[in-house]
Amino acid sequence: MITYNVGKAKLQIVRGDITDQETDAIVNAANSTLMGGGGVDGAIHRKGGPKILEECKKIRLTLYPEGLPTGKAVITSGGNMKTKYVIHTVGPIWRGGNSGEAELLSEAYKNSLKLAVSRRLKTISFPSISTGAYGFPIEKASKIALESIKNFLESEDGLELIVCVLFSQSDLETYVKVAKEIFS
Ligand code: AR6
Repeated sequence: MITYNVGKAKLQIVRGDITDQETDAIVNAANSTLMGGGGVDGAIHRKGGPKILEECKKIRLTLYPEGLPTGKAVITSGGNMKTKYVIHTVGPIWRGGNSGEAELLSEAYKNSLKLAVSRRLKTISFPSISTGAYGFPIEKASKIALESIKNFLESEDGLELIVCVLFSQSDLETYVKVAKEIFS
């Protein structure tokens, strides 16, 4: 684990499973249907239980009948997990890098953080959005993730702890290397 002070908050980079995190919110790398899937999304719905899907269905019926657009974020409870809330966001599918992927990935982080602050949450965990099924190269994605978090924390108060949770050792090592370039 590695910790940096950023603005008034702490940023931690850890290896682990997002569904085990005890932060106020965990972020789901969802798809625009909000109806579940594989990877992080599958793990969250399996461990959190059916309540989360029920809340997602309500969101689809009310706020987003056409689906949650890429880069936007919504919130549900955490169901049976230790976290109180799940913030569902949709990262971009990697199409080679010239289709606005970087901007959209940054929006996914920023809008998740904004939503957390608007709900007065203090602590939040992120997986590495878009770098699994959606194919975003990990080194590029980690730079966007860490820079988006840094820019947000330097301009907005309210959050105390942000945890980047990496599933594999090699993703963890990439994040640690990129964080050294950005933060020191
Ligand atoms: N905890 C932390 N990280 C995880 C976990 C976990 N339990 N499981 C996987 N990862 P992905 P995406 C890592 O595919 O690329 C879904 O089907 C994984 O190794 O979950 O944004 C959705 O429904 C990878 O590094 O998300 C969408 O259709 C990272 O989390 C689509 O996949 C993200 O992988 C979204 O694709």
